[in-house]
Formats: sequence, C-alpha cells, structure tokens
Amino acid sequence: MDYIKNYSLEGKVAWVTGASYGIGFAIAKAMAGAGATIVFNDIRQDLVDKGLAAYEEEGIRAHGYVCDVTDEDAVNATAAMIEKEVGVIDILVNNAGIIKRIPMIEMEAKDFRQVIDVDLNAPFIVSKAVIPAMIKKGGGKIINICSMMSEFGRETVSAYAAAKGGLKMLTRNIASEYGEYNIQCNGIGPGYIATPQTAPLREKQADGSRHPFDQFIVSKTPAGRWGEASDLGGPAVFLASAASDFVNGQILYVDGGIQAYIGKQPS
Ligand code: NAP
Ligand code: GCO
Repeated sequence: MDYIKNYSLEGKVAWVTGASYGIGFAIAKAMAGAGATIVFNDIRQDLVDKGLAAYEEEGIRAHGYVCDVTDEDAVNATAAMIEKEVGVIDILVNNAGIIKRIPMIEMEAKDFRQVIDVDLNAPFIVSKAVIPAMIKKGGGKIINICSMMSEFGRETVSAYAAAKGGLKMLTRNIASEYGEYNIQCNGIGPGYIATPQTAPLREKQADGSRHPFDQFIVSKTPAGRWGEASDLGGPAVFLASAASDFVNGQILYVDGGIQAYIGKQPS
C-alpha cells in the first residue's frame, strides 16, 4: 500500500489565518504542496494582495480574504464566503497572532486585552465558525499555533504566555468536545522561529555583535540555530492529514530540542 497517500491533502480546503507571510505562509505552502486548496486572510486588502502575489510566486493559486480574526461578524461572513466560493473548510490553522513585549506592571490593560483577543479569543471565534460545517461534512482538522510560552514564561511576555497557555487548553477542550464528530484538534508549539515577529530579538547590536537574546536561544537549542518557518510545514501537513486521525488534543512542539536541553556553557 502506498502509505504516503495518508499524508495527502488532495481535495481538502485549508484556511490558514494571518498567512500573508511568516509561519502561516510557510504552513500554507507546505499544505499546498500536499495538495490542499489554500485560503488565507489578513486585516487589509493591500496585505492580502501582497500575500496573493507571494503565493503566486510559489505557483500557488490561493484565495485571500480581508478579515480581522477578532471581529466575530467578519469571521462568520468570511467563513460563509469561503464555503460558497471555495468549499467547506476541511482544515483550519489558527495562526494569526501578535505579541507585545512589555514588563507586566508597565503593561496597560488594553494592551493585555488586545493580545488575548488576537491570540486566544480569535481562535475560539474562528473555530466556532467552522466546526458546524465540519460536523456536517463528517470531520475536520483544527491546528492551533501555540508556543513554547504555552509551557514557559519569561520577562515581558505575560499577555502572550497567558494567551498561548489558554490556547493549549482550548486545543484540548475542542479535541474533547468534538472528537466524537471525527474532528481532531491539535496544536503546534514552535520554538524560536526567524520571522518578523522575532526580528527584534535577533537585531544586530550597535557594535555589530549578535543580540544577546539571539546568542541565548542558539546556546539553548541543540540544533544550534533558530527555526525557519519552513521547519513547521511537515508537522502541519501531518496534523492536517489522515496520518494523524487518532492524534487529538496534543501539542506537537517543533523547537529544535530547546525544551529538552539544559543549554551549552557560554564559550
Ligand atoms: P508574524 O510574522 O507577526 O505574522 C503574524 C500574522 O498574523 C501576520 O500575517 C499578521 O497580519 C496576522 N495577524 C495579526 N493580527 C491579526 C488579526 N487581528 N487578524 C488577522 N490577521 C492577523 O508572526 P509569526 O512569527 O509568523 O507567527 C505566526 C504565529 O506563530 C503566531 O500565532 C505566533 O504567536 C506563533 N508563534 C511564533 C513563533 C516565532 O518564533 N516566530 C514561535 C511560536 C509561535 P498583519 O500583517 O496584518 O499584522
Ligand atoms: C519571545 C518570542 C517567543 C516566540 C515563541 C516561542 O519574545 O519570547 O517572541 O514568544 O515568539 O512564542 O515559542
């Protein structure tokens, strides 16, 4: 039997939120490579257009929609449009996310709430919008992009860690509540990935040396490098495919081993 077929996404519609670039784009590219039809959204038309051009460059005819994932009406309208124009959503990747790095006692409540809104409330809103059609269709896959901050804290990321910790438990709850409808909901927990979101942590210093945090992460990662967004494509295809039909409620960490390693003695 051609076992690789279990990893095929042929005939599937995948909605990857916030996927004009970064991790979402890389996951969408991998899923397209496995045969999925790609749908993505961004908050402005010019960003959607930029994303469409980027997919085009990769030979992918994606479907782009303007949608702020924190706006429930917009999400419901977009989900209905996707179903009408592209097809029932078989795979949802809740990827859209923000981070605000501010010491907690200096953080304004509105900033804390905004991070929770995008990184936790939105995955709830979007999942709620797509699950009924998945149930009707006989099943589906939901992949929530969690984080190492679903497990660890660190200075300045209180809102983000609270959101991503909550997203881990939302993942487990969707798995528990909708597993009987053949819906598998899992998370991917990327380690430190080189994208615009982490660019400030990798900025060269005035003297040309590497950012201390950059050096810290590389010394803490057995792979000795930052992750690339493309490192997440394979795990995402696995969790979106029939190969993972009995995997449910899990967070698959793709972190180069950082969580297993005490770290290298500074030279
Ligand atoms: P990124 O480069 O900042 O991209 C985030 C994407 O989300 C952008 O396309 C952004 O669109 C979109 N977005 C933000 N708010 C949105 C909203 N309200 N509605 C719709 N789209 C919205 O981040 P990334 O590094 O690719 O991260 C993607 C996901 O992985 C996030 O959930 C992040 O928390 C998670 N993650 C990242 C890392 C890492 O090391 N990079 C590690 C673990 C987890 P705009 O361009 O319009 O802002
Ligand atoms: C930070 C980073 C991390 C990564 C990622 C790690 O400031 O610590 O942005 O939060 O984005 O979430 O898994």
